[in-house]
Amino acid sequence: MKIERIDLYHVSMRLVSPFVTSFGPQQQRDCLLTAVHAEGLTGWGESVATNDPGYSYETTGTAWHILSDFLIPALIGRDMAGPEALGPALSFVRGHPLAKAALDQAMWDLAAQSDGISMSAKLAEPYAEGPKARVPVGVSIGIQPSLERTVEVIGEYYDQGYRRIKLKIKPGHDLAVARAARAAYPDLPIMLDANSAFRLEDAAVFQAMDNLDLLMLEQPLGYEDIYDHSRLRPLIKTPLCLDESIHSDDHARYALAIDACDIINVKPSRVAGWTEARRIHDRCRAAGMPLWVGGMLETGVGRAAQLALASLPGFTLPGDISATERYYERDITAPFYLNREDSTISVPSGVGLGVVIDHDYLDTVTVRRQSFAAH
Ligand code: OSB
Ligand code: MG
Repeated sequence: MKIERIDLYHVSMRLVSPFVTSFGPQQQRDCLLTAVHAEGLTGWGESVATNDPGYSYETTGTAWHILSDFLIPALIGRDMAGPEALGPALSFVRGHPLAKAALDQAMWDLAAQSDGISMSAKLAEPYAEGPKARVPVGVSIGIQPSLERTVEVIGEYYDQGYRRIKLKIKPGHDLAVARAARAAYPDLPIMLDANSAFRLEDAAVFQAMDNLDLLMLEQPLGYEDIYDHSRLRPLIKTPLCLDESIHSDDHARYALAIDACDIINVKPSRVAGWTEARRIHDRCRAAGMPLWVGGMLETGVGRAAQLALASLPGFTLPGDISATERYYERDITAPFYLNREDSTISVPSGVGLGVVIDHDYLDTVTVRRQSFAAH
């Protein structure tokens, strides 16, 4: 497929409520979108690089720079065999996975469109069992002003039908949160996400949670760490999950080699895209390591691709993929809904991403746009 033109969008959308994590609050959610044009088709991708460098070093500003000055110019006019050719074509840029992932997603969308199948079916081609039509999901709840409010918010999502709750924690807002949630909901699958805010010396905080029957503890220690997590793991009963520190399939290999975790949260954007995410899926599935698909407050464009990944057979735990109304009042695609009866979301079955972009609304939320074409 010859890449003829790529359009880059910076969009800015307001979340329905502020999302507070150990690295700070977020209410305005910016991201970049890429539209890759090839052979009469247009594939779409989303870069989840954020306004601030809190989750990773990347921001919408660095992603714009890396995409517009390096990644996009390397692709314009180039004949690409398929999405798997993208990694080698972009390996001259070190790091910057969130920027690269926007192009990777668009390439998978294009490949699926070119075959006339869904992105889910395209990704699932190597597996005998085929993709799931619905994937189990949960909701990620930011840090709330009080324990009472935390329990109230859990209740609101429980009433909407969510049957897996993730609570953000930070030092000083940890054990009491977990205890309050467990006391109010004795049987609900509850997990915690610290976004790298603790140190190995804080192990006692997590040992005190051993009797709470938590589903898992996500990324308590450093965002690049694997070693200290491997030392924390035998000290606690709660299953340990890595998010931030798995940057590639190699990192998954290192984590498996030193028993650093029990579970991996696979965010395709964090590992530069769907090709690498599928490699991690294959490795972990063979090793018996359970997986789930994480989220970065995606628009409908990114959410469709998260669902496609989560439809693969190795993603057995509920993902951080919630209904549109949990994030945005209005989205740039039609809303995604929760299937209340089983806390799932249906995977789009249409060709490619299987979503239709509302170009009028996209124009409304676009703050900067640039087109790149051969001349
Ligand atoms: O650590 O999983 C995380 C959102 C932004 C940055 C990091 C994280 C998150 C979430 C939200 O937990 C998941 C979602 O998209 O619903
Ligand atoms: Mg996380």
